[in-house]
Amino acid sequence: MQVVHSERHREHAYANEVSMGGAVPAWEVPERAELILAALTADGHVIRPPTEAGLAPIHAVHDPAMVRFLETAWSDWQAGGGATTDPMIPDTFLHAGYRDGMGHAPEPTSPCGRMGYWCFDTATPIVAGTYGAARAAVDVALTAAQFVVAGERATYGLCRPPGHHAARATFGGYCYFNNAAITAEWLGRATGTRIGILDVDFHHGNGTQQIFYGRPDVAYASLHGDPRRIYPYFSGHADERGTGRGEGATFNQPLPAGTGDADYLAALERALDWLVGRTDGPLVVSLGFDTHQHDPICDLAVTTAAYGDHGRLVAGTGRPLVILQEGGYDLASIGENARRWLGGVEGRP
Ligand code: OKP
Ligand code: ZN
Repeated sequence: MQVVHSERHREHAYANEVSMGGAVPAWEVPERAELILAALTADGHVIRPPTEAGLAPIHAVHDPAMVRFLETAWSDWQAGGGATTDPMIPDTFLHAGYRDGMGHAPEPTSPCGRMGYWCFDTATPIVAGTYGAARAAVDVALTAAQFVVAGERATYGLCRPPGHHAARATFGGYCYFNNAAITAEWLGRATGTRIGILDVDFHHGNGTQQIFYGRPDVAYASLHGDPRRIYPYFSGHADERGTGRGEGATFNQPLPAGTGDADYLAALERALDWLVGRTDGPLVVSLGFDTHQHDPICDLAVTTAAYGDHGRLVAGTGRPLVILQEGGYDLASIGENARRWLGGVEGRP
């Protein structure tokens, strides 16, 4: 199938993230995308560059002030005395309770203060190339969507950085712009249909859920590690089903540690049945391989061979598919996992 990829992701690279109070080697590394690209190229997929979509589709989903922060963060940091090649990581966050009963806080001018104003964790550093890579990842996703509008049955956007943790006005979880949400919004406007988002990354897509939580025209279904034990901790419970006009348009299936192929497939079938019943247009897939049994930071037990079944099952809905890369951190299996998933979509063994 058509695979969309941009080399600009390589400019988004840093040695460490901060986890559990200290610096640890970064998990969200350029090699992830390079390994997927190599596996898909060897498997005969057609690799295409993205076309530039501009800021309008991003502003349709994200607060323009957050977009502006991401655009200017690095140069402000350099100008404001940062003057270092160290990645920006926030140390002071706008917790929901901080301004309780006091109204909205104004955005600070300090680069570090601004970072804590928009970012919600310590796993999402900004370096010189972050904004360009994040913009390119959006272009990758929207170019894949354009192929589907032009009549392709299924396309794959090799997005990096990923996107599903980025909400309307906050970012984190290795994500800056929500590639899948931007794509779903754009697809809904382009096709006039109700779009479904299937999120099979191991982590709950809090950002995607937040963006569409009050809306009936985009349905969001996610399978993920139970937030009681798993990042991002504060969303993805089974009783979160949408609100207002969006009531019933969100579906969450938390999974226990150690969930294996049979239980995962059964949950995937339920999520797909739910999505097909609530939408009439294309499906956007937030695809993570961090459900794999050997993923270093997750705790499910999906096997490489099963990803072919996942792709087959999702393609079995008959819906046009825009498949977008999210997480997956086991470098030994990530290329083969992607090859199997997309091969399954195409009905190949
Ligand atoms: C991004 B994606 C837990 C730290 C978690 C961030 C994980 C981001 C995952 N103490 N760090 O959904 O694969
Ligand atoms: Zn994940």
